Amino acid sequence: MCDFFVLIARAATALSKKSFTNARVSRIERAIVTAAHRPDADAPDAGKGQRVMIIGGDGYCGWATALHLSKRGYAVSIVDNLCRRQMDDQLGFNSLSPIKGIHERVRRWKEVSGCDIDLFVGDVCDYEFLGAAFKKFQPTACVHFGEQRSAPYSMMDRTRAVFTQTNNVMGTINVLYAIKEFAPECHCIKLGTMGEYGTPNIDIEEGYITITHNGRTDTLPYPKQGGSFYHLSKCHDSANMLFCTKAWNLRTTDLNQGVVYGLSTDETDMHPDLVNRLDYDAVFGTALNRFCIQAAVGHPMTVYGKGGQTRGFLNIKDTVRCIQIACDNPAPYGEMKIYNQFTEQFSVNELAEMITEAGKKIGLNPEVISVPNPRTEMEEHYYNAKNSKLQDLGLEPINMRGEFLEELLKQIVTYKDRVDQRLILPGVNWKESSSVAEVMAK
Ligand code: NAD
Ligand code: USQ
Repeated sequence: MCDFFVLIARAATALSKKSFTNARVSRIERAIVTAAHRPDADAPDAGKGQRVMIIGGDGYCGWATALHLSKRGYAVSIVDNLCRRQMDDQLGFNSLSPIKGIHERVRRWKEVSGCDIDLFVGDVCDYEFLGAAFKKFQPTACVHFGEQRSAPYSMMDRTRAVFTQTNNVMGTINVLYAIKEFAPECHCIKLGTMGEYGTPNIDIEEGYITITHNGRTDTLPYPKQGGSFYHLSKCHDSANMLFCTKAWNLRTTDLNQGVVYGLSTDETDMHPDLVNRLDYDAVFGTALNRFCIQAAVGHPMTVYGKGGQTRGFLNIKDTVRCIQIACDNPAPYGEMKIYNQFTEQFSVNELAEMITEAGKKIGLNPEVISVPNPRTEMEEHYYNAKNSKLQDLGLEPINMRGEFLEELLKQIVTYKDRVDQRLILPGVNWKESSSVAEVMAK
């Protein structure tokens, strides 16, 4: 608390001097807000009074978030239909880390932390089930991670394209109706994606852009150009959410998240049975996690095409903090806040270079190959996305450079016997998306 008042005093002194610039003012304002968030964010009662429903709480981001909030005194429930585990089974994939079933996970968490997590196993597309979960748990915030989240999965075939959009768009509409009907004060925090914006040749703003056209000016949703049926499902979600927010006076936040990397959070490290999932296959594995696993098992890192594709990235430890910040700063009624949730941006080639450097330091010999790009995307492009809003609210980003990558590689090496190298090479081609459902594992 002391630091907080010192910062306020320093900021007030600085503000009283006449010769400050706008940039300095915004830094000072940021310091005040940062300090305001920081003092008790990690206290065991930080979430006092908040009841957070985590939809998709058995997944990569959702599991880590559920534990993070539960440890800090938020009452947490998980809603999940476990369809992600079924997709792995159908396609013959496995998480690199040996994950336990959701019931066992929740029981172990209670044993290790003393905290209860309520569990609702069911589908958000089943409105009767969702309504019952809302009535029973009475959330003050609902964090919606529960969607089919792989771009390649959505491009495998027509069946999976339709499933992705039906599951994601219908699920989100149901969540919005459930809030309206059963918990109108509940803050809806929805995971969108940076990929909704595509790769325009101008700066990417945080959600809205002010445009002057033929002498008139308006602030409008930033143009969307999703690059797969999955990314497009998120664009549709965002439009539906904005409409419902205004029509029903809801409080909503859309988090356009970048690619998440890493395995550990403080809570998932508390017991081996709490370990998070880590995907490395060509459908659910994301670029950095895949490259690290490839480097650890001596498989060349699979850069698609020229490797100039640039994206926003963030550590899973920052994902959980961003969600806590969103919970603590609800949108006003009738307004949809939009944050770009990533901390650093890199090209695919830069990722491969950083992992090569880190791998060499721990005795690996990482190699890189360029494979024909299975996706339809720009391989060299301008990319400059804004991401200051979450930092203004107190996020202190973790950098990818430095010791983090070495630690992640060492962690992965301990699981290397679980890697099935057949799952690494890309198997889904955007142009060849077929009309018939395919079986992946070779
Ligand atoms: P994940 O696949 O690990 O987890 C998603 C969870 O949602 C799974 O446990 C799945 O069973 C559940 N689910 C899906 N459909 C459901 C339904 N109809 N009803 C109930 N549960 C359902 O995915 P993740 O990596 O944790 O991603 C979570 C969210 O964050 C997704 O919406 C994704 O689009 C978004 N996101 C993820 C990343 C990333 O890099 N992982 C980046 C940006 C945005
Ligand atoms: N890529 C490679 N080699 C690989 C895998 C990927 O070069 O082996 C490239 C892809 O072509 C792409 C970039 O890396 O240009 C990112 O691909 P990715 O698979 O890491 O990420 P993406 O398909 O965009 O999807 C992931 C998550 C998704 C989330 C998205 C955030 O699966 O849920 O929405 O990251 S974003 O990319 O910002 O839209």
